[in-house]
Amino acid sequence: MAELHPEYARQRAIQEALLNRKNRKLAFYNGVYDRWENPVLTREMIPLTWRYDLNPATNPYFMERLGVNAVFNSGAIELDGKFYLVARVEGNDRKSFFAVAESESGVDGFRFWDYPVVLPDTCPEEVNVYDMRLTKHEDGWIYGVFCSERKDASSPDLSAAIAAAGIVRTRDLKRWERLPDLVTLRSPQQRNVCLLPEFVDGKYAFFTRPMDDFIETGSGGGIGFGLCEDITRAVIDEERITSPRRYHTITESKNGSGAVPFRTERGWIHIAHGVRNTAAGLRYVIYAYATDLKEPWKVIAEPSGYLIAPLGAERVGDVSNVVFTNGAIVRDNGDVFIYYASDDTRLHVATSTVDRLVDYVFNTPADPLRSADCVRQRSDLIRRNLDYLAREEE
Ligand code: M1P
Repeated sequence: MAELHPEYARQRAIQEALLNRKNRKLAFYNGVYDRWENPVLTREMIPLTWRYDLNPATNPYFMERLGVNAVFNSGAIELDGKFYLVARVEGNDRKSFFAVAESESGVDGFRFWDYPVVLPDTCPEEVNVYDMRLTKHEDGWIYGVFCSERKDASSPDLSAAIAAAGIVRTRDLKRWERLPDLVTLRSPQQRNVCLLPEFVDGKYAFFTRPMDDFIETGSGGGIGFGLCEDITRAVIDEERITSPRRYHTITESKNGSGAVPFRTERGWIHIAHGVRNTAAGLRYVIYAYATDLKEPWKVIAEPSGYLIAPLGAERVGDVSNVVFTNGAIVRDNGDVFIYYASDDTRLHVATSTVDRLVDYVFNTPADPLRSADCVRQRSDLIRRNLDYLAREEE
């Protein structure tokens, strides 16, 4: 057997240093969450065995044979005290697939398992899969709901595509069972679908995103909600809109569910994304809201504006001006880890607590929807603050 190429050892050393790098909180402050200096997953963290042919006989120049372009939108779950991400890995060929990375701390040290996730290949038309939301359901399964994309064969437009919600389930993130895709009788396309961890009226409860088209949501009015009896043949006949898109807000162009909602004493907390159009293209931000515990389609609190927007280096990447989340971990001690990607390029973490997020969602004023009312809202805050400061100085 020929000796390994010397570049292999060099590249491994570089990667080990990256994987062992400790993360630290940034000075960024808003009282709601902390940002962290380093992304938790990047394409540089993909094992060399996935990219290089290590045999000098077949790869004498130690060339990358199967490059990875990006690692981003990741589902997240805690199992036996460890943090697991099911990341969207995009090859240089633009096809995405899923891969599990695990960490002890949740903020650094994520390492990919030896192989990517091999999903049962049940649909020959399916071209691309991405953005898995992981739900630890009360029925005992871990469900993964993801976007399954195929070409729209009925359209002469080469780019025309159809998005559907694929469903898989597992107990260990290793063996996956594929179930039929979600069928929504009133919406021709679906993306950003996630499953609530609890039954509602004895049924599986999905947050959906009805769409007329692959890119534009069209008549789809926002984030939807629907119930289905049987997850092994999931059909939703009626979707009601929960968090609607609104004119001149962060959700004007589209919105979509993000991390799987988590239960708190005051309501389900949702961490979703909103999109608006600008002269520089679409801008994606992350926002939060709460829905009723018994009627999870009813929004009971929605702070104005965004929770997380692209900042600094997060603003530039393959699809610039985008932050997007499809995974968060809520620990028993109340710590919350929000995994968000920037620009369809890399994955970051923001940390907070359940108490802080509940305070944020329920005590941040709602969007008054008009400039004049926004000035009144802000002036009211200023007045109360100046009065408070004056009383303090007395
Ligand atoms: O490119 C930004 C995001 O675009 C899509 O989200 P939406 O369906 O709301 O437009 C998704 O494809 C997502 O993966 C991507 O990050």
